[in-house]
Amino acid sequence: MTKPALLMIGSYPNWDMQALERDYEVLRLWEQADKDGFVAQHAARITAIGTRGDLGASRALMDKLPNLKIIACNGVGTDAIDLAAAKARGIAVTNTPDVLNEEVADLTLALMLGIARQIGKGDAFVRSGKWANEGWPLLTRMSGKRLGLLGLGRIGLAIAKRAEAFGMPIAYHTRTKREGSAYTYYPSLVELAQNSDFLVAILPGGAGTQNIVNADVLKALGPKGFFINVARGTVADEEALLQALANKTIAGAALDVFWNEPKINERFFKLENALLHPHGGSATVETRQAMGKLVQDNLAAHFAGKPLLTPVG
Ligand code: NAP
Ligand code: 8YV
Repeated sequence: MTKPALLMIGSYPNWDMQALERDYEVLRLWEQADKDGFVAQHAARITAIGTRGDLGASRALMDKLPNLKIIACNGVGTDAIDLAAAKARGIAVTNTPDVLNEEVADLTLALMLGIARQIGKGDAFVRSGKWANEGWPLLTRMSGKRLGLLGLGRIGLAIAKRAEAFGMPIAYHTRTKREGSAYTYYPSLVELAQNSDFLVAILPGGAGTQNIVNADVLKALGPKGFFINVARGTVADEEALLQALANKTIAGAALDVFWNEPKINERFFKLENALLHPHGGSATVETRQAMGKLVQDNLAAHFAGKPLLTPVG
């Protein structure tokens, strides 16, 4: 039987590529010099796209694929997929929710501790040999401090659970109050920031949340407050964040995500009060295997005419 043609926008780990090659004619877009020509050559046969959170799928690409039926995203964030274009065409979109919650939450706590206790700088300090002649400064405790969550969805809840073990009072801001939650709800993000020692962004990116962490929010967080971004770079006003760090109007920031990653603004490199991490909230073998399996299962369900496991919207 002819294998369905699956257009892959970017690479997946080898274990996924091997599994996908068994069931699909995998068309590797990222390896092509002439991408438009490649798409045009195979357009009529392509019914499925495999993409990643960072790569998404544009309306322009969808417009070139008249028989496209499904876009499977390896990642939970779908901000880089034009969901309106997909909906208008009746193209199904799937993502990988839940299987990465614990991993992203683990990294968030690591970043919170990392910026408060300056783990990265401590490592560099010991390696440089400076410890023999210089003292290490006293730093800021994390346990018992106030956590403010911008977003309290699947991952936000996993972060909150961990923060409870650190004795941290937890508050949050979302558009809709979470009924039944014991955490303190702030309808205003500025008020949440005013009442947080650690402000963690863990909400979707995209137009609706762009620059939601703006100069006012950072001012409200104040000179003793830390900002942690594990959501998307776009949720923070980058200029305001760079200035707040440079002027020390916030204590520091730990960032897993950036505007224009991986070619991020080099002004971050010089900031001693920033802890920088290369977008790796879900980046463990265990979790990436679970995410890849979910992508495969969604595609398999689609081609078997069964309900999708994790449809978006
Ligand atoms: P989720 O379950 O859909 O939760 C999203 C939360 O954000 C909800 O509490 C939602 O509440 C809130 N929210 C949405 N729009 C908002 C707005 N305009 N203002 C305030 N709150 C808003 O999503 P999730 O699975 O936890 O994932 C969250 C995001 O994390 C993803 O979309 C992705 O961008 C990011 N992520 C990053 C990594 C990484 O490697 N760093 C890994 C995985 C995911 P309301 O709807 O009530 O507003
Ligand atoms: C991935 C993520 O690294 O799930 C997400 O939204 O940001 C991460 O898990 C990203 O999607 C690339 O696949």
